Amino acid sequence: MQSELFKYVLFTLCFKTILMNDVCEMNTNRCEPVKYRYVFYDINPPEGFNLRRDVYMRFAIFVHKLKQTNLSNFKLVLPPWIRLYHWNKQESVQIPWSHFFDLNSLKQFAPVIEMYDFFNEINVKYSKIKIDQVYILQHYKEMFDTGKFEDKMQIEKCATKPKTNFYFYNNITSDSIKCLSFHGQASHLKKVLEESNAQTILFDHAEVALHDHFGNDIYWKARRSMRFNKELKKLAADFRQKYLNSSDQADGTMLPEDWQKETGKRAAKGGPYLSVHLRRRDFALGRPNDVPSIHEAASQITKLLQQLSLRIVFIATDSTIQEYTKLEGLLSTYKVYRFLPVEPLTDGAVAVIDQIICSHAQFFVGTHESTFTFRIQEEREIMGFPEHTTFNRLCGNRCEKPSVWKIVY
Ligand code: GFB
Repeated sequence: MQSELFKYVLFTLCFKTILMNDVCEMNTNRCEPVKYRYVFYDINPPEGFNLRRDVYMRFAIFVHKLKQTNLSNFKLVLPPWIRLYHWNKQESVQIPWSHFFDLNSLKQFAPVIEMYDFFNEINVKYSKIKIDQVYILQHYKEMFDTGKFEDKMQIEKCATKPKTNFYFYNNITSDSIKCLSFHGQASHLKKVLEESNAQTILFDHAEVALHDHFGNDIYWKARRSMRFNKELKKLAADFRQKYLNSSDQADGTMLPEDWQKETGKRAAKGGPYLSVHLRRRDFALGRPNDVPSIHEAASQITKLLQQLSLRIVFIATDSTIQEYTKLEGLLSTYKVYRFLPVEPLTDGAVAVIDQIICSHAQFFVGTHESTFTFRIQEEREIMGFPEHTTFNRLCGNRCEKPSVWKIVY
């Protein structure tokens, strides 16, 4: 993982030049020049990793749909991961998507490329990259005031002063930045592409655009294509084997190498442990009625272990060490595990490994409305766990039942 990051840092330091070139694509036995165009997107800086994954899906579905239109020459440029609010180590280099995900799997769904692939494709020759057209998406304030939502978009005065460089690269700028008030599905942005000749178009605050359809077969195809990086999967598998007596073969969680060959079987058994996602920090502070105290969490976990006749619990949490130690003490009659990397890993990589381990347990309980929990639940739907083992939450003072998002093929 380290050498991959190192290569990436070297690359980003080295790019100096830009030249717009047509690209050749082998179609049948001829080489036809294709003038590619590029959609970029970026997200409100404080948003976390798993909300960003959701926004990725909205844009992956958008460009996936373009494949069947006269705009099929658009590629989606993946925004590098940098300085996320929840990453304590505050990784200060741009991390490529392949650090977390299997790029080939993503590409089976949508024409996506890493930022450094973009630099390669356009054969960088100048010290600055100017994005041809930047649209900063913003909500219609009056829709929130009146509660009346209708699909529309129009260029308006910017609600806040727009930034002038993008992705924390100071040499990615634009001479044309407009604010686009927007309400609607991400694929309605097609109109913007149709009305423009720009080769590079960036949608900032992409989280403003909504899902085309939430939970249909296309949503799940996009989701299933988000297979994790194989090295992270291996680290998680080694941990499961070593401490949790869990392996894909024994647990019934084998999936075909290619996500497109998956079929909807509900036969997963999972490893003989309870997994818990206990979201703390800003989430616990902001939602005291939905997130339990450490004492409360321990008593709910104990009850579940008793009901399930299990002795092993895996805890994924962003808590402080003090909180984790307290929880471990309260559960001292059980075997309590958490993933602590033996080799240096980024915070994001540890979080992915936590998610993988949680998703393979016989029974999972998560945190209400955390997207970290949602992504674990989706992984379990993909592997085919019985519903009742997946859609469970730790309770705060109140405890509505969690929504059930069943997979669709
Ligand atoms: O993933 P995420 O969008 O989930 O953001 P929420 C939470 C981040 O906190 C994760 C870390 O991406 C991780 O970096 N984190 C949380 C964890 N739980 C764990 C865990 O169990 N293990 C590890 N290793 N790391 C939303 C945010 O978070 O919470 C919003 O997206 C906002 O921006 C809101 O902050 C309050 O949906 O839980």
